[in-house]
Amino acid sequence: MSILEDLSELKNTAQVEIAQAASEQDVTELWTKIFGRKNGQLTAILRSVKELPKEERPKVGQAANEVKETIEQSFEKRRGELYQESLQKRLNSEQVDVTLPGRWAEPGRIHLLSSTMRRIKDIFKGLGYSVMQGPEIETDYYNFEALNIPANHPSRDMWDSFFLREGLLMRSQTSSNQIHVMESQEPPVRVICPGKCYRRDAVDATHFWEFHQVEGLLVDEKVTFADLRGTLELFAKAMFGSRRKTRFNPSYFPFTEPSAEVMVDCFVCDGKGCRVCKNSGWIEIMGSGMVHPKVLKGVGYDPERYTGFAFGMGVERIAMLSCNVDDIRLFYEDDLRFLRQF
Ligand code: 2U9
Repeated sequence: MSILEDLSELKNTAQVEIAQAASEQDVTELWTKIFGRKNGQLTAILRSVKELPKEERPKVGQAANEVKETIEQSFEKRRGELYQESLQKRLNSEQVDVTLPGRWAEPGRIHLLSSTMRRIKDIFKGLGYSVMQGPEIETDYYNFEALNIPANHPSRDMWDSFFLREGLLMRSQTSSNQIHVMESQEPPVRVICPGKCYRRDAVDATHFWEFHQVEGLLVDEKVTFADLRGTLELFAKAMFGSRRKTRFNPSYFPFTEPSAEVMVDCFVCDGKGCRVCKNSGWIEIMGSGMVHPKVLKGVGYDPERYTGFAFGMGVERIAMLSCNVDDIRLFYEDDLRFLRQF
């Protein structure tokens, strides 16, 4: 058989075989069978062209090139067809139903305690107070002694605390942090200390062993009880509405003298008397007082030169009053039906 006949036969059989190749792997194997460097059928034919007499070579060479091109085109065509087939298969099996409704990812929201805390902080920030945070584990000195609550003093019973080892305890109020602030700077001091506090209270609708406080402290020359009243009245109006009236009732805290409960007229019944104000027309929103001279002295301030006022409020209580929540435990139960309301 002449080379030209070999070429023609190869062209025919190759085209049939390529058309029958059922996969990418079949195609690759066929390619090697025809074009492989060592044993490829066409490679062998092209090699034998060299052995032909010189004058026959161009004609056979040209024919060989044409066959090569034809076979290459067949390969390209078959590869395209196989790709389309597999694509179609995947499109059929991996269909996405774009008409299905999406899954609703509910966005989170700010917890009522956090938003209440933010509102309180914003009001005092607007009055020029800075916000300071401190440790939740304290020593007996910072939690009690420095606040004029000596050991064995009956007033300690007001704070039944969680004690840890070696004179440490979970702080029962954030006032301890304000002692740290005063120790670290000279007056004027104008800070609020928000944070978590802990008390060994029996749990009921208004008591929980963990709660949040915002306490404030202002110390400077010539600070009077009138400054305390003006500041806390402004706070009450900003928090509970500009129509609110305030009243200050005498009270007792070891770290303030004199001390006062801050009352606002009931924003539920407008002072007429209801369940929230227990028919008194007034609601207690926080405690306050002029910082005890002993406390000032303890941190190295001269009580003859400096005076100050302080106040403290329970954030849960403020949130419960503003949003008519009747049980403190709701803040800690993560019940979305409750939390979603705010
Ligand atoms: C320093 C000196 C005095 C902070 C004050 C109160 C009154 C008060 C309670 C309200 C409800 C705590 O969350 S509660 O249980 N607090 O009534 N707190 S005066 O007095 C200070 C603070 C810091 C150095």
